[in-house]
Amino acid sequence: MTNLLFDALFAPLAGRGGPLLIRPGAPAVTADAFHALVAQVAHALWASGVVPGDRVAVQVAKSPMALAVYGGAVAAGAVFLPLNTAYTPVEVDYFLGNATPRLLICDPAAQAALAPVAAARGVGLMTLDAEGRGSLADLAAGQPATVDPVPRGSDDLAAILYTSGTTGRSKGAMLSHGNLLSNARVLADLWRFTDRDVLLHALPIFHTHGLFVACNVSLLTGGAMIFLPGFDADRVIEALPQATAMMGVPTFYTRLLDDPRLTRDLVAHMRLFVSGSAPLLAETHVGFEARTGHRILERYGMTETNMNTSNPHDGDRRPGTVGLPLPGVELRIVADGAEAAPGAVGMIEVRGPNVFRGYWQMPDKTAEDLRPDGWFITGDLGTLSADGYVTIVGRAKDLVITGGLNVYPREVEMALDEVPGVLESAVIGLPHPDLGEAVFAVLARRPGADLQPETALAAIRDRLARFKQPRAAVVVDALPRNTMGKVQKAELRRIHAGWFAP
Ligand code: MCA
Ligand code: AMP
Repeated sequence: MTNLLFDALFAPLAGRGGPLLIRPGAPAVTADAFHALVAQVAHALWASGVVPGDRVAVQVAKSPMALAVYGGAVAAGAVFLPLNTAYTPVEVDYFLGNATPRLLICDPAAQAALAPVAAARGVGLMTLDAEGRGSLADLAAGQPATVDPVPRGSDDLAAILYTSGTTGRSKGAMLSHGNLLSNARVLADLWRFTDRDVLLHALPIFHTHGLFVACNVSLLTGGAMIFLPGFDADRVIEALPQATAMMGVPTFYTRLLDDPRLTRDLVAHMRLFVSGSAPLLAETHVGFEARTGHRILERYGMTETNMNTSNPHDGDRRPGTVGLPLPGVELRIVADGAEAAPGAVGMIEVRGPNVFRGYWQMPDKTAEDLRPDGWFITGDLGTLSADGYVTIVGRAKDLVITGGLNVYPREVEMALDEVPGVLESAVIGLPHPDLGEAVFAVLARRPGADLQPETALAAIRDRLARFKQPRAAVVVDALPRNTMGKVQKAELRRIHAGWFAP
């Protein structure tokens, strides 16, 4: 038997001499050397007691070695569980408790804070820093450079990615080898990726976009990646002339447009710009085309489903739409229990080989979102045009997307409500010129309390990842409620709409 993902993504790298991961200021990692790293990591995981099916949690800076841990976990038959580096130890503790991984790999700088958390959960701890050094690397260095991967089929789990929930509790989306590989194949084909492509990779590799959409597609097609630690406009502008394609969240594109160095000449060598994870404003699409001649290709996906729709490579890329359902993916708009007519707004539901296997150890949550016949209820509201284009018009879920990262207000409200002097809170997303939406809190004070916005925000600093923390807050006497007693968030969004205006 074969290991589906390993055979498609990592095995073909063996013996290939060209650069795979290009890093400014550092030697490129060749495909063959990366293959050896993957093999060594797989052996190191086994040597650390990991057995097939074990979860391996990873909270480390982006580096070639960090990507090799993904490959190593796949080869070892483990379930890769990447965590946002912004998560605090309190947040990591929840993931360890829920996913019960065998091992947590963290940055050496976080070791002191995470060691007691891991120990209390009975989870082994190893380290890996941004340069690829640490106890995991030390152990891997002495291991064989080839590996016989553990057999894994289409239904076997390859990864669990946590996604926040409306109730404030994160849910682990279980993604199988078949989910990931089927989606990578469709995208590679649709977006015409080949071994001549050089993908400018400035996204984090702990979420679907940077890990599966970007890396899987590039690895599958035998291309190279310019592997930047994150989005830095100077580095990206330097790298663009060497690249053929880039994938990014809308903030990448607005930041580039803000930079006068973005010109037609700079991107003459590029063949494709892809955007996703958050709505790309039509004005950004239009502005980018006017400046560069490139029409950004917008696509739509979710952690639970990988990618669902994409504007065409060759046909009409329509600003403000997320394009057509991907080949093999069924998509319908449901309103009042029935499929909606073209143009009518309803809940977007999808079904196909891309749709996850459910939430890790949360059958009730799975049953709420995934119908028995395979349709997944996305929580996104949209329309379908007569010629098949999907437009996202809103969200049924109370969710803020800031710089491409999801924040569920409930989680932030739960933290704020515990702050002395706060009676209750409402967290909303407001338009933000850089991040698309920014997190904002309206705090109702307890009668007589002397509550300052800054003190309340400081009180949750160690609890929530920075990107979830409100950028600003106001204190009020009471939250506006409708006759049913429900907080009127739309009214709050209207009142404070201009807060972050440039
Ligand atoms: C960083 N900060 C943020 C964000 N990122 N705050 C809100 N939203 C964010 N997204 C915080 C930092 O901790 C810092 O805090 C302050 O904001 C300033 O950071 P800055 O230097 O401006 O940020 P940056 O490092 O330049 O990052 C911004 C970014 C980055 C480039 C937009 O967040 C990013 O790469 N986002 C992409 C996320 C992503 O991959 N999403 C895909 C999810 P302080 O001031 O206190 O130091 S997958 C998905 O959504 C689905 C499946 C899909 O369809 O793709
Ligand atoms: P995540 O939980 O990180 O997987 O985020 C998935 C959500 O991001 C989706 O349910 C959408 O609400 C949003 N999303 C992803 N791509 C797009 C897009 N191109 N336009 C608008 N929203 C998007």
